Amino acid sequence: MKAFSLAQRDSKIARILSLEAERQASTINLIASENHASPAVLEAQSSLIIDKYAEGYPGRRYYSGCVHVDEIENLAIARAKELFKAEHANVQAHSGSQANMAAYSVLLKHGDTVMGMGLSHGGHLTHGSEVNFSGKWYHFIPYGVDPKTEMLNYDEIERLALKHKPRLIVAGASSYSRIIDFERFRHIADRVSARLLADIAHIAGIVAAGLHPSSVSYAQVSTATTQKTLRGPRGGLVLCEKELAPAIDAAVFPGMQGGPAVHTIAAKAVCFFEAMQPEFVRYQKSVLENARALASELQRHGMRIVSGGTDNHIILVDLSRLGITGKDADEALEAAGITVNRNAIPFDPKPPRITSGIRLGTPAVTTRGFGPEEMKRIASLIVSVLSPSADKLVQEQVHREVREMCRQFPIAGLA
Ligand code: DSN
Repeated sequence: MKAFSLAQRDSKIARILSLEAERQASTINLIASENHASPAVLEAQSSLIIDKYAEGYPGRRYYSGCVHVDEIENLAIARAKELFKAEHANVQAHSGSQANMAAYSVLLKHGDTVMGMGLSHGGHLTHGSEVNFSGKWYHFIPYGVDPKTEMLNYDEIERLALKHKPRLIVAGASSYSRIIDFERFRHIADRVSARLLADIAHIAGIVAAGLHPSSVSYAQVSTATTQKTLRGPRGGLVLCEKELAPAIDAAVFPGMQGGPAVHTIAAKAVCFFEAMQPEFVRYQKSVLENARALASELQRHGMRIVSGGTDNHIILVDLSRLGITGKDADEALEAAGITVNRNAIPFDPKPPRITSGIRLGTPAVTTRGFGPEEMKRIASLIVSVLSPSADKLVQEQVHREVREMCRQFPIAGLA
């Protein structure tokens, strides 16, 4: 077969991809769930192993020719277990949502009662949202944050658990900036004979670096994604106790998925290896330091940060005082070269497409080398774009400065 480059074979897609590379290179990315995968992760992800079908598990495949796939998956599993000190790891889940779906299918029957953090308070779609399979198949009782502290109120969660007697409690969030006390969650679950599922999709990298308490010894099942703070490829991960391993594996394949994405498993293995290196711990410390710097500088400029600060990579900003919506803010910031996402704040009166807040995060900017000084600069750029007097001219000025900052800190995979 004649070898064509992408640009020769499909110039339209090649052009769009190069525009995307340029967009990433010249944009300050504060989307808390995004990151920049390393060149090694990208290389594994785009390797020839993409061609291989490998339904089954290592040593138990339904296809021949899986000798190298087996080696890769075994390495990925062993590394995930070592990294998170877990008894079992399933690395085939295509995404965090599918990891949660697999876990629910093992731990629950349709109609069972489950407690999860409400989406509007920082939970995830798969923690019982009515528009998601989780809310349609299971009877979710949402818990939220305390109206005063805007932090989890474990006494209230315990009260709800005693009242509703769930079969499962889901601990974890996609927009919560404080430490999650998995030990306390386990205590609550034990009191009502429920199982505990920890969804650590957002904080997996921070947990792996030992900078957030791990869920693994408390939750019977922990689920994660590999693309967020963990800085790997886009994919899911399930960690569980040994006794649940056969059921979890069977739930992922053949329960929900067919052939695994073996190129992604190779990239996950690389990501777990990278997460075991000392520089990964330094990286995560910088992610946290940058988040604290960004939050306090925004506060210094008069912005209200939900819960008063952050313990992780997330900063949730309440814009109500400024009289602008999350939608207006994310559009204005995008026009100035800063990407964030509109996000509900706890007890938000505005609908999810509008919202009263924006969620910021530091994993991607930290990967490209930004430090606390850049965070201070970014805070003042955000403040100027969101000020009531800001117009297109301000957006253009900020955009020029953003491009200059980005030029000084190229993304490794794009350099
Ligand atoms: N959509 C992801 C996030 O942005 O947090 C969670 O799946």
